[in-house]
Amino acid sequence: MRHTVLFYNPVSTSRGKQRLPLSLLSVAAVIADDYEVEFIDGNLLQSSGTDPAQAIIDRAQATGAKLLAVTVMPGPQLRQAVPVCKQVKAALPDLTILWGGYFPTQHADVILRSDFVDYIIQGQGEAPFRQFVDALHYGGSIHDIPSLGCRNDGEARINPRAPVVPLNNLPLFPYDQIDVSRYVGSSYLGTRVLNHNTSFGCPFACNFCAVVALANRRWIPESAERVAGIVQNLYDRWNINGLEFHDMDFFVSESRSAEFAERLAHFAGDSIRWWALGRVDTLLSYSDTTWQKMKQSGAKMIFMGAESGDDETLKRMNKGGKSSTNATLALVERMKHYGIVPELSFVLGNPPDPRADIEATISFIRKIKQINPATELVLYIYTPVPQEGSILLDEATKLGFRFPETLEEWAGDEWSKFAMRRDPHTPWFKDTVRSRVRSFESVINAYYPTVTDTRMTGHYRHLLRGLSGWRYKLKFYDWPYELKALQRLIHYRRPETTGF
Ligand code: B12
Ligand code: SF4
Repeated sequence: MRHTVLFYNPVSTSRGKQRLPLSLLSVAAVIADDYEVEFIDGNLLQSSGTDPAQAIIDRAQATGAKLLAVTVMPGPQLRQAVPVCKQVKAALPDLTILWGGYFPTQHADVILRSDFVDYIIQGQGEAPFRQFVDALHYGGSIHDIPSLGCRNDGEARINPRAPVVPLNNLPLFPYDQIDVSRYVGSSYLGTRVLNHNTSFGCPFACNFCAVVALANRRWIPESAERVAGIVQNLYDRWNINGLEFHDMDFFVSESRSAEFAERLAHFAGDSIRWWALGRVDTLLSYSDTTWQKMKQSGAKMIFMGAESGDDETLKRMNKGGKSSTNATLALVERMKHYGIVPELSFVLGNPPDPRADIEATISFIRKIKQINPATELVLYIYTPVPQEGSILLDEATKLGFRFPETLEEWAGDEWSKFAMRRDPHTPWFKDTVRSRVRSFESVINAYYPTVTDTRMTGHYRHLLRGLSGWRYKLKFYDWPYELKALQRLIHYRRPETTGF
């Protein structure tokens, strides 16, 4: 008889916007040949109003599962994971609960102080997860498994990380174990959009970024051939015309990007419009030939962290490589030439002087829009992540910043807002500065309405631009109530609600 392992993806996005749960698919893949794997996705349960805790309890009782494996990001996902796992543990104390993903990788101690999560796995999950599942079901020492965290005599114990496994050596996702059609969504990219992840980690160490703790500056890609094979499968089986790549940095290797683009164009022409994340300096160094190939294969929009309008701040963020404000300006110009939309995120409000930081970035964004008005903007507020040697975290700590001590605090209102990076109550960040950012955002998004909002008609664009023109020209951003009301009325889609 095959044992069943349950996987739980706590809610991470609004109803109807669910993406394929890649984190869980990747770890489930390594056991799917030998165990039954069952997914309980909080995103899907939202639509039916089903209580995820009850769904897990029912499935655990029906299957006799011994293990619930949960993926947890800070934010809404953590907010749901805490009460649900508590309830499940209270009902089924013998069901082992294991957390993996970004939150346990960064905040192991607070989890291991709780009494309802039994184990965590940090960093790349596949290899330690396989060892853990076998040891749990067939015996063996669980406590020595690399990357594992547990409670040992009341103390938190966290083992050194397992060696990273090349992605090409890992099995393909077990798509047949979920109903993929429920994840086919529609967006600016197309009417049938799915998502995939083609690499683990990133070679850089920006000190505001959670990826550093996860991958420790390593970047492990799938080959272009393997990626193209997977995309062809999605194309043939689910007829996709849009694809989001969720890698932190899809574009590290130019030869891989070029080869992938050629292969994709070979079987799909430009009928799959794709989107991915990358770095400004890397993409600026790409040859025209590679840009041309990407364009021909349907590349539509690229998300990049421009982070700041001030070169000094980029250094303090440890952005690394050849990052500079000039590089960002040069790239948005180049992308205009290829008709690929730059989607730039900024991390605003850095300590110790968030106001000065924001003003410099506002001026910079105006320059960007002048060069390439199609550029999309995502404005985040700086929220610290645990990282050794981070100047930004040191400054935040000096100013009184502390992470919560319990999971219940993390799951509360204040820290959920913190994790969403829009309205954090950090000690150095005053309400006046926050409203400055949001007011500027309303004005610039009205003056340059986003190209990704497929519901916005020409009439509304015209209206928004007309109403915001005087503010934009006079640089008067405060109290834009009329614009906010109109944006609410037409359900304006803020670019950052895609969640990256
Ligand atoms: C896709 C994605 C989303 C999706 C949802 C994903 C989901 N699970 O449903 C959407 C768009 C909804 C989203 C939303 C948000 N996201 Co998000 N998201 C990502 C993204 C781009 C990819 C995640 C992914 O699928 N990776 C592919 C898989 C295969 O990799 P992985 O998750 O790392 O999994 C590996 C390991 O972590 C581990 N693992 C993971 N889970 C588990 C579970 C078990 C049991 C085990 C053993 C191992 C394990 O093993 C896996 C294989 O090696 C990441 C960045 C990135 N590229 O990783 C950001 C990222 C995770 N998101 C982030 C943020 C901040 C958010 C938001 C808060 C943003 C916002 N302001 O709206 C929201 C809200 C999050 C929430 N709901 O809690 C941050 C997290 C920051 C942090 N401090 O940890 C990241 C790191 C982006 C960034 N660089 O800042 N996000
Ligand atoms: S912000 Fe981007 S470039 Fe910097 S470490 Fe994170 S993923 Fe890498």
